Amino acid sequence: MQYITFRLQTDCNQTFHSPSFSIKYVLYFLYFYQRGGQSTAHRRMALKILFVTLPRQLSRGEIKEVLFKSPPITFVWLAAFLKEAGHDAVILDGYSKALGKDDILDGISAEAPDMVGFTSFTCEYPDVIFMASAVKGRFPGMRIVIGGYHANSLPEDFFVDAVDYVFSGEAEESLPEFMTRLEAGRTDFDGLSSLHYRNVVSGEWVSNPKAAFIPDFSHIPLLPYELIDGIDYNTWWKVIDPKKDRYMATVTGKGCPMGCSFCDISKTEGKRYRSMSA
Ligand code: B12
Ligand code: SF4
Repeated sequence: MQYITFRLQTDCNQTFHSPSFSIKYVLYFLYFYQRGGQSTAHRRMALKILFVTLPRQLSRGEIKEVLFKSPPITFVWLAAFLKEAGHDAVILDGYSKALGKDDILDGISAEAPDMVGFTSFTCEYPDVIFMASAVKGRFPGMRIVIGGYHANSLPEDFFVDAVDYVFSGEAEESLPEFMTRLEAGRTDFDGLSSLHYRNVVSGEWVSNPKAAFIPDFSHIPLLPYELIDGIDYNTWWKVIDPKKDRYMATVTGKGCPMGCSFCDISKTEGKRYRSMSA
């Protein structure tokens, strides 16, 4: 049993059209308008990260449309923290859209990001390496950033030529700080928890200590669900009740106090349940 729970919504519009959502965007529009159409982020040349999910078996060239399409909530979540810090983040859900290698490369070209981020289920490890190499092949200067489950446990598996940065652990605070430093032209990452990077002089991988678990999630920025608008997510929601045809996920808690020997959650999410405030 996982002690992370998800709130299911039958209609995504509940999120998109909630009063707080609308008010925030009206205020943002007014702010933007007052600035003469130049957002703060763009005025200081915000870096843009494109998060990409990958279809299973991508590296084998067997791209099949999946039956259950689950929203890439990890990326929506990280994008919220990045946007709050003034960075730019977009998502290409290659998993749900069943995109092949060339489609993903074209998607990257269309978004023209400064860096591409992949998450890493262990079962898709070969696909992440395959796609990172393909991205470097077509866009040699593109920075590749990896995080997620496999990187949390075995970051050194990603110490390969095609990868520039690896995050192990929670990245809500470290990823925005990382992008802030890059924006400022800094190449020192001292004190940036959970980051693995190459020393600019020696090329050797350097591993910073892992971040402590974030103790308090009482402040969570509004999740930018518009980044994954237009995809018909379903998961098993439709199977449970075919009348319900729309599905969305969110994060309501992290961690588990139990510590079963076969499960890594207490290590990767903490041995204490941390719930999000309502
Ligand atoms: C919810 C969930 C699901 C839901 C997903 C719902 C949804 N729409 O997202 C469903 C049921 C669909 C699902 C399916 C699967 N799941 Co699942 N799932 C989870 C669960 C419970 C929570 C994941 C989550 O959303 N966490 C919250 C987000 C915000 O945090 P996060 O993903 O951990 O990411 C943080 C860091 O890792 C980091 N990070 C992550 N990615 C990146 C990328 C970059 C670039 C950076 C910088 C940082 C970064 O930053 C984030 C914020 O701190 C975890 C267990 C757990 N408690 O973690 C298992 C878990 C992730 N699932 C797992 C597995 C195996 C699967 C499946 C492969 C099962 C299967 N055989 O089909 C599928 C894969 C689905 C897919 N897309 O390919 C394993 C992964 C183990 C591994 N080493 O790979 C886990 C860890 C459970 C376990 N211990 O076995 N899953
Ligand atoms: S430690 Fe045990 S109870 Fe907790 S999430 Fe893992 S399997 Fe479930």
